[in-house]
Amino acid sequence: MTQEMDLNQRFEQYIAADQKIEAKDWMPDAYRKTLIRQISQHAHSEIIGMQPEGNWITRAPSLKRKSILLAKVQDEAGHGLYLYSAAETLGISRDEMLDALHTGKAKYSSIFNYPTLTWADMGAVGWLVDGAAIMNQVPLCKCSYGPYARAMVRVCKEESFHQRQGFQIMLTLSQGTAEQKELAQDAFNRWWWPSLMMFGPNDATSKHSEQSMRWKIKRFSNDELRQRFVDMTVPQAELLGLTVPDADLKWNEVTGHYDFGPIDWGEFEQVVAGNGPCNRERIDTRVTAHENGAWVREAATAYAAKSSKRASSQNSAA
Ligand code: BYC
Repeated sequence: MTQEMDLNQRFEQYIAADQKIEAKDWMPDAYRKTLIRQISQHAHSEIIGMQPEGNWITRAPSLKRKSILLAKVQDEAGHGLYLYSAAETLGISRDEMLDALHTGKAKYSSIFNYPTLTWADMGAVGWLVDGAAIMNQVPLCKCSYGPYARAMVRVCKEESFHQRQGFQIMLTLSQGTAEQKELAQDAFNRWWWPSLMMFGPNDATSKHSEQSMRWKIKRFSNDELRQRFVDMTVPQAELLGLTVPDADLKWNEVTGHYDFGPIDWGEFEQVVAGNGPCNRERIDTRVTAHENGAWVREAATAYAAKSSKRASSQNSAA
């Protein structure tokens, strides 16, 4: 008991001093559980997030656009792998995490349950979804858990490239023909509100924020980050000559921020509960891909076993 108190005290001192907690350090069970929950959900989001954009790789309008989109989708796979690895350092296996995703026990970001209907959606997703991801994830580079914080550094660099490529697609479309500009506006209309929902429930109802902020896992609340995103994105929309689909949006001289209209939390809850436009399709596609990849996993395991057998027989001969 006293030993646990000492360990807890040391943990609290580390947090207070902004020192990183590492995989082998003692940590409270609830801290470990919160990290496993958040990091695995984040990893699942990256992997499921490959689907809406992967849907357009074969239909990209040019070879250049195709190769850029292909690279972006591959980057998302890489992000998923760093994040699964970071979660594994906390004592959960990859199989357990994937099983939770495939059986619907684990969440992933609501945003990836919306369909990508036109090429302009590739612009809107890069600009808004990756833009929101950066806003949320840059502070995670300073998360108190070392392996997560370090994984986020590279993720954020790549997300910045993704955001710029999305904005560039939107710029090209909004400076193109009237029809192209209309496509850009239509994509903006459909992705704006779901992007605001990515930041999670508002502060009054977010059940984990307070504790996560105390542990310095989260550095800002959901509402703070959402507001920053709105403030950053509205001037970008003006530059594109597009209209933010919110009649209540206006600059507030007093607060120095944009006021925006109410978010449809009913829609958010439905999507998180599995009833969004594409939830079923996303999980079915994911499970099928996993099943089709069984032979690759088996071959890799057999190869690894053979290599380690060879290495150990060389060691014993030496
Ligand atoms: N969708 O108490 P709260 C990306 C859940 S970007 C679904 O505020 P927390 C990407 C939440 O998990 C997207 N579920 O929780 C970008 C919790 O449920 P449980 C992924 C959501 O954890 C471009 C409950 O609602 N980013 O990957 O303090 C291309 C209560 O919420 C959502 C990350 O995961 C949502 N939008 O705060 C490709 C970033 N929002 O677990 C990929 C890391 C909330 O109690 N995660 N929920 O059943 C975070 O920063 C935080 O986990 C959140 C939520 C801000 C998302």
